[in-house]
Amino acid sequence: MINRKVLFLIMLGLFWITQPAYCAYTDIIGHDSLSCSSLAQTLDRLYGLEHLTRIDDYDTELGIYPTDQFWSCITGTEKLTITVRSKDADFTHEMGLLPGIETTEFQAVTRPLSSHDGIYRFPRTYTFIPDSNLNEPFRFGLNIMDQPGTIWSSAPVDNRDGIDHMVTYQINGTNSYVIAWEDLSADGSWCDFDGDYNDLIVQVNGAQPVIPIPEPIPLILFASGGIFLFYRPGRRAIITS
Ligand SMILES: [Ca+2]
Ligand SMILES: [Ca+2]
Ligand SMILES: [Ca+2]
Repeated sequence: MINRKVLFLIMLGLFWITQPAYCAYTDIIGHDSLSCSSLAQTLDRLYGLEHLTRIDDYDTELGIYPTDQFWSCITGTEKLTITVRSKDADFTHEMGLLPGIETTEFQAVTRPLSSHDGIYRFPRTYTFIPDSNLNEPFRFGLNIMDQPGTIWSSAPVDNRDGIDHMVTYQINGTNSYVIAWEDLSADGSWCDFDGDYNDLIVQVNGAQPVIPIPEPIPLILFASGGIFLFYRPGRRAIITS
């Protein structure tokens, strides 16, 4: 006969185990110094932390919840804007897009950002006019111009060090997002990785996180058993959040 206390603990354990673990956040390393502010400090000064909601970085349920890895332009918007709000890094950055979900082609949206200014007194806004493929997914990218060939993607799988270089917050009650980049590599190839994610902070308008999902597979392929011959996991469509 199980006593009530043991039964309670078993029930508590089952409850904990069955809780959905569908989202995960990338760790941000805060640091304080006389010359640099942590990401939290900078966001608090710019927006007030109570006005921001973190967007998931990973979806452990695989394709159910939107994360900040893939984006699309919001239907009906004619342009995407990137407004540079803060820069706490010495490297020169260029932010832009990586069209689709797999290409390595980089389209710069900002001009090269070279100064280490902290919060910009006069935020600069850069505009990208999307083509007709408004609903096509894309990734954001950060070109580290001092390290030729290094373009970090919002999708960690693209990055040669395999880590997430971008965290995102939604400004509550709006379709605006605040994106914060980590510019240092975690593979030890240059400099020491610090994980402070305050190196470039921008506000994005006109785009939203989306979920890439496999394209529908024609029923005829199921019927013929041909799915195993023709299914290509790299081709995907999207749904919006
Ligand atoms: Ca992320
Ligand atoms: Ca950093
Ligand atoms: Ca930094």
